[in-house]
Amino acid sequence: MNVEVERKFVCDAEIMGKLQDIGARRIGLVQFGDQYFDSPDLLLTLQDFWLRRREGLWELKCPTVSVSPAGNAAQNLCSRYREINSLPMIQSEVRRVLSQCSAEGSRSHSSPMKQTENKITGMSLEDAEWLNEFGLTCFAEFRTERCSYLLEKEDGPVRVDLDQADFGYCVGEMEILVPEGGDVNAALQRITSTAEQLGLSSEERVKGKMDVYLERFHPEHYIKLLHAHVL
Ligand code: V4E
Repeated sequence: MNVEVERKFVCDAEIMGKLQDIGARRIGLVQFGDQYFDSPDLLLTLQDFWLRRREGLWELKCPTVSVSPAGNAAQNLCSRYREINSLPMIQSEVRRVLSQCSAEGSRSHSSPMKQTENKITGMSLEDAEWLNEFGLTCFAEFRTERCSYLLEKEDGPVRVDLDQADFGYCVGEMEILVPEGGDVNAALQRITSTAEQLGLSSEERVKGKMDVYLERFHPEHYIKLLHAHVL
């Protein structure tokens, strides 16, 4: 399992030139479709768990508990999520999160509502079945065109993705995958120094694709996440 350390930034017209100037190498251009899933009462996302199916592959991003004191303002612009890619482990973690909530009396997981049934289109029968069993449905679906760069620094590589979502939003992100037990603080520092190299001075948090998607298409969900301090 990896911890993904990431910082988003505004993707302006000069960014490709700046990436070349600092020696980043363009490593690919890909397109992919994402579907995100949650229960009708939003039990996953309200606790900052993000269940995603990307081109048929499942991934669960889970919040991490910070083991170090809060960093400086620049480092606090970075997010840290534990990533799970194995479907059985994802199902086990989702079951744990949902049942924890029902144990707290906030829902009855044993009787998913009729309207949460997933359509089979574009999904295997097995996937539709486990989603229906857990009462999970798709709340966000969009495609992204991603142009990726790799910057080899003295202390290790940093990946930079420039994303263009099909609903008309562009965002850049710098990312380092830290193997479990690895040095997350060193990754935070490497991302911060890359941001300085690129001249990204803003101390403001930049919205991700999901922030903008929900704000635009599911404002009630978006407001609930803001109130829960997830976004
Ligand atoms: C919304 C969200 C998550 C889902 C994935 O979001 P993101 O990393 O923006 O997507 P993408 O396509 O770049 O995924 P990748 O290819 O890197 O795996 S995971 C966490 N969140 C919440 C969140 C947050 N709290 N803060 C920020 C700046 N972004 C997202």
